Amino acid sequence: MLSPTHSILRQNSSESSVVNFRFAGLGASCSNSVSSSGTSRLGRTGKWSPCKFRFRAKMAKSEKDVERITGVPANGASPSSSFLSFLCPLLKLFGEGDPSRERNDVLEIVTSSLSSLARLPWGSKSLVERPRTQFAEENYTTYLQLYEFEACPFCRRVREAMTELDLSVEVYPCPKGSLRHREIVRDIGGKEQFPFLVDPKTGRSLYESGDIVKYLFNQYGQGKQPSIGLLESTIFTGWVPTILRAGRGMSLWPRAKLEPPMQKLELFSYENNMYARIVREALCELEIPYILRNVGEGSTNSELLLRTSGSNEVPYLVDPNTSTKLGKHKNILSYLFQTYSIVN
Ligand SMILES: N[C@@H](CCC(=O)N[C@@H](CS)C(=O)NCC(=O)O)C(=O)O
Repeated sequence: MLSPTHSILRQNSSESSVVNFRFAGLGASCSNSVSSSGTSRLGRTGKWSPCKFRFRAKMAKSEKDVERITGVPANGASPSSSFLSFLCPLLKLFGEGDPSRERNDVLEIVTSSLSSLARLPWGSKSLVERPRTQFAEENYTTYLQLYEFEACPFCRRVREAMTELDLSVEVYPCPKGSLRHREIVRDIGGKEQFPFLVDPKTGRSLYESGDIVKYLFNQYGQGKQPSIGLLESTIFTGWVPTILRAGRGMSLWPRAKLEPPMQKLELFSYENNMYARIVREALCELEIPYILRNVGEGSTNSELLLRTSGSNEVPYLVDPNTSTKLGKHKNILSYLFQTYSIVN
């Protein structure tokens, strides 16, 4: 079953397919703010425009093609993924608790802060100078699309690079038990392996976090290289947030709504922010696609954040479906689970 906001049209070529992604019109305006105990409120109206585009992505038809196109063994087996298969059941056991219930906030913040410490300095700063994004809709036709899940250390490496490159991207969370996004990855790339990146600008689609990071820096790095140790560090400390957060952001919440929201939510965040991590975990567990606006230190997106929220605090969530805007991780968490869970 594919998300109603996507239609994938395959042509009969053996190698490539035209993938036509149609995003529901982002025509709503966001004028109301929801109270967010202590955060700044916003009275401004933000507008989104309808978005529709087309691109070519390589379609792997056989395991051989998968290997040739992605450079990854088609079975996806790697020492790291075997380790994950061992780790996943354990983490599932610890992380299975009801994510929608009131949480022990001290524990949440301590474990997320330690996770951030373990991943310092990656994913905190922008290394490039991007042209200023004045309006949310400015670069909407060219968003990169990242299929990932929050607990995956390889996906984390890619998201860290995206913060360093100050990129805004469409995130399609693919938790275990996914209802829709994993199927899209299988359709485009030929197998379920994460992270998976689609670049509509160039028509490229890639597996392998290392290759994706290198690709992103080549394409969008303005001559910069990934910060020292970013690639290598995944093997040493990349697992720490996954373990400390006990697999949060790994599996679909069984009471997540079956249908995705009509319009994409928008999250102002940066990868290594301890509060933003908790919100991304929830978006993943609910399999909600969203536009991730990275606002690392020195980001050109900070002006947009300031104009949207009235402050420079992250995380900040915009939901055009309900004309809601709010900050503070606790408020966002309870909003998301209340709005996007199935009511008994
Ligand atoms: N070498 C790959 C490893 C990717 C990998 O092992 N990803 C795991 C998640 S951490 C995966 O896709 N597992 C299959 C699944 O979740 O179904 C990379 O660096 O991207």
